[in-house]
Amino acid sequence: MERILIIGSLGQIGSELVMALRKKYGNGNVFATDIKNPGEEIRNSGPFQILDVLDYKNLLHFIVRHHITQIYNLAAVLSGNAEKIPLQAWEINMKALMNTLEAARQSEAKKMFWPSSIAVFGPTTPRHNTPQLTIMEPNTVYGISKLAGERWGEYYTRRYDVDFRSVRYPGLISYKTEPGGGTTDYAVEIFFDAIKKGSYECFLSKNTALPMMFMDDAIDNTIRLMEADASKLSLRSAYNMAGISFTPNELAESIQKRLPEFNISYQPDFRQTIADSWPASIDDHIARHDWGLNTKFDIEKMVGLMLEKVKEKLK
Ligand code: NAD
Ligand code: AKB
Repeated sequence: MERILIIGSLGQIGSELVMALRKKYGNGNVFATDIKNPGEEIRNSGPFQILDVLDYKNLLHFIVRHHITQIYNLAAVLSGNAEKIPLQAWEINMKALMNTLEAARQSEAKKMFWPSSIAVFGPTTPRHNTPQLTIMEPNTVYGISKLAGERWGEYYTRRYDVDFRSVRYPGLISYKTEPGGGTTDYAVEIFFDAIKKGSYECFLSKNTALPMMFMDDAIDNTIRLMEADASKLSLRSAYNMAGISFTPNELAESIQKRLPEFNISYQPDFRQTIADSWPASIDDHIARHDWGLNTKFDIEKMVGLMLEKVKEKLK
């Protein structure tokens, strides 16, 4: 029986991943942890404990005491926030990963998931249909930490028998929990402002295309990768994962089909430079081939559901 630890479980991804894993593996077998206090849903549906991933001793102790078999480590400082505190962000992102890899090596919890990002690419990477293997010269502290993290994950798999699995998530779109300070956050904020104010001032420019994915697809595919037969995985760094690519203008037009009065204006800030260094679209055929990556949401389906759910949430 699997016993699963989720680190950083109260963020945009964790808050949904915990509930999906509890449904699948049983509430009592999915241990949610974070450095802040949970809301009712996570607290009332299964075990939760405050746990700082930077505290190695406590992390290892937790894993051994609860007979953990799998770890999902979601703790990180995202791209926008990381540019404000580069050295701390590097320290946190790398230490969070290295502590988890070491804990996996020194315990029975060999299987671990740690997300990488499209931020591993940089301004010299081919921007369209970006291949899995290509030029990678990220110029953000977040991207550098993700690229280094991928290399460490592969190293621990090869050298120490840790079963490291990862994907390069695109920007994730969801309504349950606010995004945590990234460059793709506009694609969530826009829905809340559309419903609340009827307008949105976007911090990226009109024609900045980025790869994005609806959270349900991200969660389904994350679990699919973790459940895949190890012998099928040709990559032990991180798999490209594409989703849907669109610009702020295309997203606004799709919202306007349902809310004709909605209007958008553009005031690009420091995150524009980050977005300009990332791919516009991604080639993910290796993930589709190796472990069956499969997405269900196109832009229209995603926009319809986001507007409905955000409306309900704001009521
Ligand atoms: P988030 O910022 O919403 O959540 C991160 C969680 O980690 C928070 O609940 C935070 O309290 C917790 N945390 C921070 N420091 C911690 C510590 N020292 N110990 C334990 N917990 C700590 O982030 P997210 O959007 O859920 O992203 C999760 C992971 O996925 C990150 O590695 C991120 O880089 C990656 N990712 C996210 C996206 C996206 O669009 N959301 C895209 C690509 C990659
Ligand atoms: C961010 O914008 O920092 C994240 C990511 C794509 O890694 N959403």
